Amino acid sequence: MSANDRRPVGSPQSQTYDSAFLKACRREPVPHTPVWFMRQAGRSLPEYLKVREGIPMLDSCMRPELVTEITLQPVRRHGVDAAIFFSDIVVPLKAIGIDLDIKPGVGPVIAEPIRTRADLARLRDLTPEDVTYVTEAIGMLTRELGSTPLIGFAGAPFTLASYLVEGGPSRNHEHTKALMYGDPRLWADLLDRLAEITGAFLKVQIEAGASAVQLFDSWVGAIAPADYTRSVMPASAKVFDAVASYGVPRIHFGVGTGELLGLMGEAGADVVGVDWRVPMDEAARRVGPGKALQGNLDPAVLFSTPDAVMAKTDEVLDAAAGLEGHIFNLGHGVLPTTDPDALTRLTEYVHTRTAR
Ligand code: 1CP
Repeated sequence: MSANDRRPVGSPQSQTYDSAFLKACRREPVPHTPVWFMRQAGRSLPEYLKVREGIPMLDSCMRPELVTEITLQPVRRHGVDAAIFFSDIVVPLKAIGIDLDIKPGVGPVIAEPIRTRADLARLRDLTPEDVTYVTEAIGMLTRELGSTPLIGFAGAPFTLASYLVEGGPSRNHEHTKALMYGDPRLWADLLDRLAEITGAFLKVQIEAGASAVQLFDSWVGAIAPADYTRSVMPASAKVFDAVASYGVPRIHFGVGTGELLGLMGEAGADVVGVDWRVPMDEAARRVGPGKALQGNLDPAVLFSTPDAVMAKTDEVLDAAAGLEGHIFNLGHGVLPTTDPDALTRLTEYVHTRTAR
C-alpha cells in the first residue's frame, strides 16, 4: 500500500478529493456534472450475470474478489464518476446472525420476523470483525479505483425495520405501521438498535476507504411527514451523526419522498436524493440551501428511443441548472432489463452536455 492510500478519506490529501463527484457533493464548481446510477452494478450487465452464475446473492457479497470485480464492471463499461460498493442492505443483519436469505426474484426474506420486545435481543451490535470481507473488498477496490470515488451504503433504520417486521418485501408495510403506531416505545427502541448497527456498518466502510456514503431509506415514502418527524427521523439522524466526524459526504435517498425531502435533509444529509416525481428545481426549494441534490431521470425512460432519453435528460439538466451542487442519477435503481448501452450513452451525453 502506498503512502497515498493511507491518507484519510474526507481530507484534501485523499486521492478522490478532487473528483467531479466529491466536488459536486461539496457544492464546488465541477468540470462536468458527475454521473452514477443506483444499482449500476447488477442484473442489467451480461458480465455481472456471468460472474454471478451459480453463486447465491448473499454469498457473492462475502467474496472480496467477486465484489471487487462486480463493483468495477459499470465503471469500466459506462465511465461513470463513482462506483457503488456491491453488497445489499441486509448484509449487516446477516452479519450479526439474523437468519435471512435473498431469494431470486423476491428480495430479502427473514426466517423469523422481529415483532416483540424479546425479539430485539436478536439485534446485537455489529463489530468490524463481523464484516472483515467488507473491509477486505473495499481495500482491494480503492486500490483499483485510484481517483474514482467509492460510495459505501447502508439501509436506513425504517427500511431495514420494514423487512425485519414484515419478514420480507411488502407493498403496504402493514405490520411495520401496526408496530409503529401501536407500540411507539418498542418501535423507537427497534429503530435505535438499527441505527447503532447501521452507524457501525457505515464506519467500517469509511475506515476501509469509502469516499462517500448513501443511506437508502427506499420505502420511507410510505410515511407522512408528521410520523416521519416523530418516528423515523431520530434514528436516521443518529446514523448520520455517527459518521459526521469523517467529513465524507452523506447522501440520503428514498422513493416517493417528495413530501419528505426537507426533513430528509434536516436528518443530517449533505446530499439529498430525489426520485423522478419532483423536478430538481422544485426539490431544491423543498430542501433549502446548503445541500447538494442527486437525481432524477425516471429509470423507465431508458426503455424509450435515444431521442426521448436525451429530451428527458435535458429536462432534468435544465431543472438542475441553478443548483449549487448536482449529481446526475436515476430516480431509482437501474431496472434489470435495461439495455446497458443506453446507460453508456446517457453517461456520455450528460458529460458532454454539461462540460464547462
Ligand atoms: O440475485 C440477484 O442478483 C438479486 C438482485 C439484487 C442485487 C443485484 C439484490 C436483491 N440486491 C442487489 C444488490 C444491491 N442492493 C446493491 C448494489 C448494486 C448497485 O447499486 O450497483 C444495492 C445498493 C442494494 C441496495 C438495496 N437492496 C436496497 C436499496 C436500494 C433500492 O433499490 O431501493 C433495497 C431496498 C434492497 C433490498 C433488495 N435486495 C434485493 C432486492 C430484489 C431487493 C428489493 C426487494 C423489494 O422489492 O423489497
